[in-house]
Amino acid sequence: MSSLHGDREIKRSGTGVLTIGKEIGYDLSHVDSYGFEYGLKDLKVMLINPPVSFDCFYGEWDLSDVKSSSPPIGILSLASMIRKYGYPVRILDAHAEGMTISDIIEIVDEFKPHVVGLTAMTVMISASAEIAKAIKAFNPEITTIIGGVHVTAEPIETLRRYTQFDLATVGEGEVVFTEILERIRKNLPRDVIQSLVWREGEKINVNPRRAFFKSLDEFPPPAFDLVPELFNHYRLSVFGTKKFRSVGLVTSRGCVGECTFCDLGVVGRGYRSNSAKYLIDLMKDLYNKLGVSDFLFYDDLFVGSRPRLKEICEWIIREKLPFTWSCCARADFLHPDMMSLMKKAGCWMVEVGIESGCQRVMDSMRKNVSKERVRECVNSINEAGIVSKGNFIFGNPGETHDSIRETIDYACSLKLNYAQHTFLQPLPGSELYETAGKYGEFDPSWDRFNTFSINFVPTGFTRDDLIWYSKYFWKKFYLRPRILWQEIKKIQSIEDIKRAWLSFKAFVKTVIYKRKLPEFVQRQIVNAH
Ligand code: B12
Ligand code: SF4
Repeated sequence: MSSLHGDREIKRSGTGVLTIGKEIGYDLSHVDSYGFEYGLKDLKVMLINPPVSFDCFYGEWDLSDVKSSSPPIGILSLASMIRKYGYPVRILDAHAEGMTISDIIEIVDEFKPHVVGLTAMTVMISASAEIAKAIKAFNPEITTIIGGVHVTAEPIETLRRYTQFDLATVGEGEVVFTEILERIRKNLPRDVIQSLVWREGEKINVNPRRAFFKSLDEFPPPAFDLVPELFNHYRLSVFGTKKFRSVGLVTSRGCVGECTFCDLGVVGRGYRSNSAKYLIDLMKDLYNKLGVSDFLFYDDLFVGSRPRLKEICEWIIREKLPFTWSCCARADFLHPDMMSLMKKAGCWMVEVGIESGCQRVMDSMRKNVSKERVRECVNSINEAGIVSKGNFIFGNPGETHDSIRETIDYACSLKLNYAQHTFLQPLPGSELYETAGKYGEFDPSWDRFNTFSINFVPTGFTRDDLIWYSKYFWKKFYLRPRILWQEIKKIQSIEDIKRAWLSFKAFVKTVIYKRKLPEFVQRQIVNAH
């Protein structure tokens, strides 16, 4: 990758919503220039994160011991924005609170919102639709609005299937949602609102997309104070955090990568970020108010801007802030000379999206990174004393039995401390969603898009083959003396023992063979070793 902030020409086929900076453009104005009115409003708003069943999230795998949940950052950001303009807002994290539809309706009855906003990734859309249906049945006067990554990828089909959503928005919601509320309140026409999806009789209209808002610091930070007590209801992944009192943050939007399996529909290709000051203030605030000193940066490209990264690290070091954190990175954006600074600033783990150990497969998914670069990157993370974790995807288009074996061998050959894999899912909003059918069997049912289920089986494989390789991978990677010793050495506190126990149970459940090993796979593995 050559440019950090530049827009890139993305060649893609199909009819999905294109979100390249050049096409939609950047909005360089200030939030205040939109002229939204301040002051207490009489329009009440409820934002709901839908409850999604365990099976729906994790598919066939029993990951009950390590299941995680974190505050829904998207609607927390919306809540914060509209609260600034005086809208009474309530967040209902029905997922974290384990609520049923009738629990939700009870709270709707008590709060009496005029507008209910729901969010959804693809895997959650039917849950959000069920809630909207119950709300409309309870009180048809309430305006229901769906936003988030799923509807951004599939605006027309979503409103066609679910008539209980009155309106939808595509892309980022801070400005568009505030504009909708203002127009509802003033009884002004809504059809002019950019990024709005609306019905005109039978017809569904998708208005032109709003440009990407550039100065992210002008959006107030997510309203963490509006979700139920943070540490009673949420637990971040035991694998991604250092402490149980940990918070996940998104501090930049977009990625300049071109990976064909990735859905960048909401945030776009390109890169915008909060300043170091904004981030440090937010971390300090969470530390002072909630005692949070461990952070998991979910950003697609946390390390995307080298000057910002440097400033963040130097700030933490200068002020001796007692923070630990982890982040994700593309191998080509991690610079060896930054690693020791990151370590000094509390970075304890870096996850690298490696995806495959076969260069042909990496190239076909347009990862644009070489295996050699990945190796250098992992080495430099290790040399700095930071924990390294590699993420891989099995079952890619063009995958062969050889390429999966190459991936597993490659993962074991890297000096990674941890590795994990998911199965390829051609997500709505990604390029592969439109082309996957050419490369294998694809089941596009929305409820199955959780990356733990197998909804795409590449030509030359069966589902069982993929499951078999998965279990083989977990055993081969983790049951090695180096890794086992690393885990034993790590245990230094009661919290460590608890984490180790949870991880161990999840591991055992994952690798127990419930299925018969396909004969030809046995043959191939024996031949290979
Ligand atoms: C953080 C994150 C997570 C966190 C969730 C934290 C949380 N509770 O919010 C975790 C790690 C839990 C997670 C899990 C999953 N994730 Co995830 N995740 C992300 C990530 C990196 C950032 C999302 C984010 O917080 N962005 C910042 C906020 C501000 O943006 P936002 O949430 O999109 O919200 C904005 C708009 O969408 C809109 N909006 C949202 N809701 C609403 C509602 C209304 C009413 C309105 C008007 C607007 C609106 O306004 C918001 C503010 O601008 C995205 C990548 C990306 N580029 O989007 C993937 C992404 C959303 N995840 C994805 C997936 C597939 C998953 C999983 C299903 C699979 C997996 N990877 O395991 C799981 C979920 C199931 C499970 N097993 O837990 C895909 C979704 C694709 C799709 N079409 O569904 C994405 C897009 C990754 C990708 N690039 O392909 N994820
Ligand atoms: S998978 Fe990661 S590197 Fe690739 S485009 Fe998506 S966010 Fe960027």
